[in-house]
Amino acid sequence: MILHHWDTDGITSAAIYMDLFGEDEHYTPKIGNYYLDEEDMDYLRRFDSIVILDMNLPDSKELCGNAELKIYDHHRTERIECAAEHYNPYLWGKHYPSCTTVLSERFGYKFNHLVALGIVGDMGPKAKELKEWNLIEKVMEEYRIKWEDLETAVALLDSSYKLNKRFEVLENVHRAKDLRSLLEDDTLRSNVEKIDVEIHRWAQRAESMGSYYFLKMRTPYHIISSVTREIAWGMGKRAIVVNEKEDRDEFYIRSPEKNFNAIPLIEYAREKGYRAGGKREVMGAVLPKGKGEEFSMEIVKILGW
Ligand SMILES: [Mn+2]
Repeated sequence: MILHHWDTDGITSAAIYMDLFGEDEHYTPKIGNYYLDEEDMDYLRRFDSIVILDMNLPDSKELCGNAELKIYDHHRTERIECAAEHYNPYLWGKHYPSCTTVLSERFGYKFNHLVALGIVGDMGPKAKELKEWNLIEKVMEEYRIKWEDLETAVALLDSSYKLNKRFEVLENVHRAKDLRSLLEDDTLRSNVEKIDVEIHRWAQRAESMGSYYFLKMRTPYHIISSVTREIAWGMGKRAIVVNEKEDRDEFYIRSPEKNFNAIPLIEYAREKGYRAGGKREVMGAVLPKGKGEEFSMEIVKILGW
């Protein structure tokens, strides 16, 4: 059983693992859950061998009771002691751009389009600054495609999780094998069109609060990060977005300013007991239902906006 992340890097990592060791059953946690819930646990307990790819799941140690556990990943993490193998270069102080590069190193897997897509998925245009860039260029030459085509392939593979189609994410592991047919896949293409419309529609509704723009939205799709980016980069505004989901509020903040630093905000959210993540230029948090606006006001106050 292969348990993998729902994004392009997770999808291509699963495809690589199956290329190495043969077809296998595979599964992702519910989209948006960076943990295993009771339903996931019940399902996974039937397997005596589980491989986790591209996900840091602290509660995965509970799987060791029933299964031999192997983990290949590149996220910030702590060692899972009970795992038969926990191969994550982060544990020895190295940062890898994708899980696909971790697999490539661990198993001597050839640098092909799957490895490249994993990197482009996680790093975006920053891929061009990596030491792997010349290998990515070789893949582009081999397929006679451009950088934009790699970005399109990533958008296609990511479109399924953005639309909350968990079953389709699993299908994409097989779609990813053939880059040519992936780029022409009608189902995924129409996903991308739908997502673009939805992102634009919401971003337009952001309201000026004077020194920043605020948007309260309600969508079942996983697009808050893209909507916030559209307001900050596309419209050039400081952006705070709250998405009211059925069981939680999602929060995102991004600013086009060079000296903006979201790190203290991430710490602030974590001190309050919320799950939060991000980097200097962006922060995302999952809040209890109904807390979105109150938390936004606290953040605005901290920033002096
Ligand atoms: Mn990854």
